[in-house]
Amino acid sequence: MTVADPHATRSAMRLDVVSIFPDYLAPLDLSLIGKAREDGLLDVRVHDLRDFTHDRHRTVDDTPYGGGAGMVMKPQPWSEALDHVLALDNPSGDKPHLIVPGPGGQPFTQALARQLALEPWLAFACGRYEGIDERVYDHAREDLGLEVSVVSLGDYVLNGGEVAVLAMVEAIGRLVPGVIGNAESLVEESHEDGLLEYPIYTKPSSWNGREVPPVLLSGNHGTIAAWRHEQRLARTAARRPDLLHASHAGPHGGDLEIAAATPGDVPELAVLRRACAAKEVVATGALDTPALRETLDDVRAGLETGQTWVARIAGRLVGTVRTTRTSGTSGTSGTSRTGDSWVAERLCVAPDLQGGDVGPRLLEHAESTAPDGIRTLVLRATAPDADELKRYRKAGYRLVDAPSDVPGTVTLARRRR
Ligand code: 6GU
Repeated sequence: MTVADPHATRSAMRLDVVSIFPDYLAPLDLSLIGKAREDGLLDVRVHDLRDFTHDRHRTVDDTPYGGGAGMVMKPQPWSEALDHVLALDNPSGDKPHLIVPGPGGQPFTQALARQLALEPWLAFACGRYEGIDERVYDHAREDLGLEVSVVSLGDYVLNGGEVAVLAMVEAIGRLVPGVIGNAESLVEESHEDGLLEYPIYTKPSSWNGREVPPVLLSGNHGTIAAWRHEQRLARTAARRPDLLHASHAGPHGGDLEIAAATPGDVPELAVLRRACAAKEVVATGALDTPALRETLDDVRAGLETGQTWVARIAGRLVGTVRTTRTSGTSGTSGTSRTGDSWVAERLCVAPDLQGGDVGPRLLEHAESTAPDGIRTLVLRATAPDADELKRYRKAGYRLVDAPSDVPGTVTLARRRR
């Protein structure tokens, strides 16, 4: 009986690299990536761009049209090199995703590495000098039908794409199943969940007068996990505050800022409203919940009705509410004598922050914007659960018997103090 190879269903990921310095890519023979090539998990091929020139000097560059510093890579050698890569051992006529490393590209992140690791074939075009004639990109996309992405390692300038390709192939290659033996070690890593890694220690427990933090010797796995999480947060805050998201930050994770919604808020607002709509669907079982079908245009148009407010924590949009004024003829018992009411509706809080203070703060804000003379505050809630109703009750609201135009919506009201 033969033992099933867990990776047998996936053929090797193919990686082609075109460069004028093929020797620069020799490290791809080493270490884990070299081993993965030997094991048939990665099929790496390096090509010399100069093999696709036809002059004595093997010229790959020329001066830029329009003037300017430096040299530009000529289109013809690139076109022939790409044709060669596409034709090589490719009876099925598949196409690679063409990656062009360059400081002007989209950032190379762990998320992009994960995405690219799913592709069967990547081709890297290493530019040198000022870069590659723009028509090569158009030709690759439009004539060869390739997906083309310009990708940057970070905000600094390298002399060419080769070092970047080494970094990208290592980051992508190690995510290909089988390249790293222990898949656990892929998960417990900086950047995989958006936080930096906690500090690590090994034997001896006392070294040069320095002790391993005692908690790690306690044998209490719960305490250790909590300590490590704290360390990750502290490290991320110190070194990479840009990564610290409101959802990591706990109850005191920054100030809530409430502002009038603008058209620039529409995309995030639409996403947030979908999250709340999904919750309504679960609560009511009604798949035709109108909020679920709201488009970007609907959300944008919605800004014209009344006043929409958005709440942000550390830049992240975490809640919204809309206020409108209605005439006091709604039939709501006890309110018609007192004139207009101020309505708060479409109150929505990001799912991971529900039950905290975002909702109450938004409601308070909505109430505070009621014009003078308004005696009744109305709250329209869609499919509120028992906990929500309890919170509204605590805020002074009582259910009223007003007819509701949106199914699943209940109306609550309170007198203004
Ligand atoms: Cl991917 N290429 C080059 N040439 N310079 C860079 C880069 C890439 N990322 C940052 N600087």
